Amino acid sequence: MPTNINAKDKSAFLAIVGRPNVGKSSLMNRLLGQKIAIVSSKPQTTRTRIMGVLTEDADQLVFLDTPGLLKPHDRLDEYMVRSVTSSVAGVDAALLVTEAGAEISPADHDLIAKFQEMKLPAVLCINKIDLLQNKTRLAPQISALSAEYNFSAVVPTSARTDAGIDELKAELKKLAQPGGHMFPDDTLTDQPERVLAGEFVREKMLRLLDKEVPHGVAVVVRSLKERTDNSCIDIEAEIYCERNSHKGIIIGKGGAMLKKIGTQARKDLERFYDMKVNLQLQVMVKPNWRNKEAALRSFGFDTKDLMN
Ligand SMILES: Nc1nc2c(ncn2[C@@H]2O[C@H](COP(=O)(O)OP(=O)(O)OP(=O)(O)O)[C@@H](O)[C@H]2O)c(=O)[nH]1
Ligand SMILES: [Mg+2]
Repeated sequence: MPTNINAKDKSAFLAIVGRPNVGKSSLMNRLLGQKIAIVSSKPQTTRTRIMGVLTEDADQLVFLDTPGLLKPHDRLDEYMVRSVTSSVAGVDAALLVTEAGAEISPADHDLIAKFQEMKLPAVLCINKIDLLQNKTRLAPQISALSAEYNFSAVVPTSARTDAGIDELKAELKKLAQPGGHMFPDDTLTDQPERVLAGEFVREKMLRLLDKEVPHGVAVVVRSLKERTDNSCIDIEAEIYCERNSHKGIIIGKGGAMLKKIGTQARKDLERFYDMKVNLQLQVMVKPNWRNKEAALRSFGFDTKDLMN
């Protein structure tokens, strides 16, 4: 139900989809002008569908950032793929993100087939143009993708330098339909504060640790409380990993790595809250949690999605 019926108000639900690591979350953060989705150079950074809402005057764009589409290896991957499919099924339009200079991937083909089946309007975004040495490679890439689907617009961008972001926003606003706004105008995300705080911690592990370790990590924030004198927010989080050896790596020599993770995450959290944060981290082991339904559920993954 629209929350605000104003004749001029328009909105659109937009799923941001594409291969892992192409910059979907970075683009959403740029479009929103605020970091709500974590970003790292490792594929499969985003694990769940994350909603971000941008309201500018009459237009409200509701973005669903999704995990990069991949071949599932475990129950967590299956959950991630489902969250992409179900996001695409429920939106007004899609934003397909690809990397400048890259070939069309099987994941792009799968997504385009889905758009075709649903006759879903889609905008194509070719991201990371800052990395493209030879700009003449852009035109053939655009032609090849445009031959696959009738995109309503094609926008080259760089989430790093901000190039093309305003153009992209303008194209997406054209997809908004009259009928009011879907959320109150000050809504930013649907992520509960605890989830967001846990994600900031996970991001630092993705950035500071080697591939295998952070992919087996889940962060659960057990408590997040603002002190009554408004001086500080106290956050207690548990980091779950899959092996004792991983626990040792996360803690590091004399606790040095855990300290680094905590300090970097705290700085992000303080920026987000604009308040002092006291972050306490504890590391625990839960073997093979990525394949255990009960563990996935207790870590906040809605495994109902896996049943059907
Ligand atoms: N040079 C450059 N790097 C970018 C750009 N956009 C994103 N990146 C980097 O690409 C990496 C992946 O970015 P993410 O936003 O996490 O990508 P994603 O598509 O959300 O990845 P998954 O969540 O794993 O599917 C990060 O290291 C970003 O800093 C860009 O325009 N230019
Ligand atoms: Mg992402």
